[in-house]
Amino acid sequence: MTAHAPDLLEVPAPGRVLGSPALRSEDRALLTGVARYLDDVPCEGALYAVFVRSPIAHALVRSADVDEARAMPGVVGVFVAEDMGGLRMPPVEDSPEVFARPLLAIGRVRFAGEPVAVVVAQTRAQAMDAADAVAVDYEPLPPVIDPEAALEPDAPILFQAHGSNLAIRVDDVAEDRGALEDAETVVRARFVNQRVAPVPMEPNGALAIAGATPGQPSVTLWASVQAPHDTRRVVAQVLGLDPAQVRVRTAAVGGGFGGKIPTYPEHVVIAWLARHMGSAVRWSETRSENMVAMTHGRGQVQHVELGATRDGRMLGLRVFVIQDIGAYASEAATLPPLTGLMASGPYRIPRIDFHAVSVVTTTTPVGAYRGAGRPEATWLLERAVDMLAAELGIDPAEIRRRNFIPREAFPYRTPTGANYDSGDPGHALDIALRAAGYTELRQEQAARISRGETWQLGIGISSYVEITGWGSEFASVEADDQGMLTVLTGTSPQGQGHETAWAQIVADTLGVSFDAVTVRHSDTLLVPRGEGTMGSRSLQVGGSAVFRASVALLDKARRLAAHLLAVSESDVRRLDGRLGVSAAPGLSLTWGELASAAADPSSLPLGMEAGLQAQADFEMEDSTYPFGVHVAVVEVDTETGNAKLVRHVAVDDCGRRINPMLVEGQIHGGIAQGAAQALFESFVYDELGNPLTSSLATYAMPSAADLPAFVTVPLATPTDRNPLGAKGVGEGGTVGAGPAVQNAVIDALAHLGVRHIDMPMSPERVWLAIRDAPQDGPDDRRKGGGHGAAGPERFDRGNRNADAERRVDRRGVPPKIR
Ligand code: MCN
Repeated sequence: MTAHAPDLLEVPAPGRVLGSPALRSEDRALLTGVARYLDDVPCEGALYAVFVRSPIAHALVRSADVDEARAMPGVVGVFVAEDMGGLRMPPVEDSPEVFARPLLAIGRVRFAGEPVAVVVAQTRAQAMDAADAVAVDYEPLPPVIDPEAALEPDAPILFQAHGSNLAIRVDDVAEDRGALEDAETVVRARFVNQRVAPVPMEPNGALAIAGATPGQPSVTLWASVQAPHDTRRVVAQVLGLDPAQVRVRTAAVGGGFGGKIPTYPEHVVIAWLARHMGSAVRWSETRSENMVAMTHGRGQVQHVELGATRDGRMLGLRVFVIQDIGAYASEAATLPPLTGLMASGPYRIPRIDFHAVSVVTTTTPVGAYRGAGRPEATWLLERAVDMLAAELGIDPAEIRRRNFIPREAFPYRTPTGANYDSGDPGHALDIALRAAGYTELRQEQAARISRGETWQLGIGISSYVEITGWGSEFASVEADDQGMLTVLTGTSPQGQGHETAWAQIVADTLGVSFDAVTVRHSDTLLVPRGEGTMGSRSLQVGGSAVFRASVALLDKARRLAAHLLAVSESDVRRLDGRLGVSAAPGLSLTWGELASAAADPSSLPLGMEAGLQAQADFEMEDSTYPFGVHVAVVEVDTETGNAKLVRHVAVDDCGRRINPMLVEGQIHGGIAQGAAQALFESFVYDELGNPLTSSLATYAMPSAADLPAFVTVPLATPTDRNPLGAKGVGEGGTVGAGPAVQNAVIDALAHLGVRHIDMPMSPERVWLAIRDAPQDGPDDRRKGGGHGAAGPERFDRGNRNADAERRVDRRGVPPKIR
């Protein structure tokens, strides 16, 4: 920070825009239909591309007969892999090169939905008709859908050259084979964190325009992505171009949730087609294409062992994760390391042993999905903590309290290498329990049990810590002669509200009106660099860059004003939209006047560059760790298995809140996604690898009617890891909510002997869990009985995955992978 840094982090001035719930400047255009999504970007004469996709999960591609399609009306071209020189995507970091995905299938398809050919025609309808006429000769191979089955010695192998389906091992997060040796009691379980689809409102798509002008990019690619600069890098690399030859832009992006982080082979194909054909080419997915072609999320099988003293002090955790990465290695490679990193949660667990393998299966590739590896960590830990509480007859809130990292222990380094900045999980729990009315809820629950009511009450707690913010981000701020400020940012939002929040930061720092600030982003020609929007990083990294650039601009403007007004620089203050001397009302200049003067080199002080512009890159030295506690209340119909979320209280810390309304919106959306995975969503394949949930008629997306109004209680423990004092919030709601809802449903049925139910907790699964629960009398833990004496094997009973669990040896690792 410079000598003239404004008081951003000190006492808020009355009426300041930072920290206020300013309405989203994005919404007028979105709500009135003026905003353009990708398919609305006008481009006269553009051709339409439609992909021919494999209907089979695993097969050799013997041949593709495209003659009939080529002869159909309006068809301009039909292409298979060989026509494009057999191009492949760059291999994903940490994964063997053999897994690199071809743009179009080469000799073999590995999931239903994989593109095999592409048809280009004058209209979309013509291209769709011709795509149906492409005759591909497939020789079916046995599929493998289940990641554990994919590791069996006789499993069908997806990549012969690799020789096994085990793509990546993760052994370097935390190695402590004896983590449980001091434990007096150990709970063991196998959890399935099921595969889900991101379902953004706007599916994937691209529009590529080939440029013929010397000095201009040779292709402009409009794409619905979260990281345009990375898309530029990938497209340039695959097509053998200099990145400067590729311009990537986004229109309004209708949601991403992680599924739009990757650059897809389809994006590169569209860019290739535009260059090859010398014509603009567009592509946009149908919803059912999106359901099979966009990366899915989660997909973990988790073997968990949690050891403790008999009074509930956690001593050791052992985790073995089998990550299903689908047919090709993509962002899923990053998920198990993140699960490992966050496996300690908000607890002091002295010893942790974490290992994982990533496995290919004949299914849609898996990637990042809201939380990306961190909700998976919270889920496994929070389920295990509840099981431990049940085992020892300790209240779930109390057992958490006994193990929390105390406020004074922060910053805190976990055995998995996370360096928590600030936190106070005990305080978050107190607030959440009070807001939920925990004592009364437990009384109501006991009353319903004793009355033998059909609808039982369940209360689920989840305490979490998550990690946000990494890398660096670019920003610039420039004033024009009308006093308008333009911000360029390397972040690339999909609905998060950056235009609003970034304008608040600039307005506040410079003392100008919020409406005077315009934020521009998501165009690689306009913005020199950027890492995009994901991982709840944008505010703390991109927002901090905007702040730093604003401070630098203020400095420059102040120097210029002092020079022009012939006063000392230290006398120049920010005055409502002007800079000047507060004691002398006539002695001030507007931002427009300053920008005009800055354009004229003769008005500038010695050594000052022309133009009222400043830029900054902000780099995070270490991440921030938001935390929180969620309490979910459910009612479960014990006759039908129907579980309803009736109340949800969320206490989420994200440090300083730049715009509390945006934060609330993020938490609401996050809770909905977490609760939906717990109760409804699951991407399902049959045993042949046919997707069974590839439309919104079969994939159970919740509507507002399926969820209650949420209660959110703000909590702010600032961080010193960025100048805004902010942590991320885009995923915390999801991380906290899902495990709370799952714990709540199981809690409602604990007195019937139910120990665990995997997600989604559909009525059928819940009903089966009740039916299969041991009939040896109710769990009496809240009356002080407990069931510790029964030992960990109790978790086999009522756990529908008990068979698979028995395959795990006492070291927690399935024998075949050791
Ligand atoms: N914010 C704030 N104060 C804070 C933290 C954040 O005011 N202390 C505001 C920010 O200004 C920003 C919003 O909250 O407007 C989210 O900020 P941040 O936590 O930095 O997250 P990102 O902007 O990087 O968004 C990414 C995150 C992720 S990883 C997923 S997935 C997700 C999410 O955002 N996908 C979304 N929220 C989404 N919201 C919409 N509408 N659509 C998606 O696809």
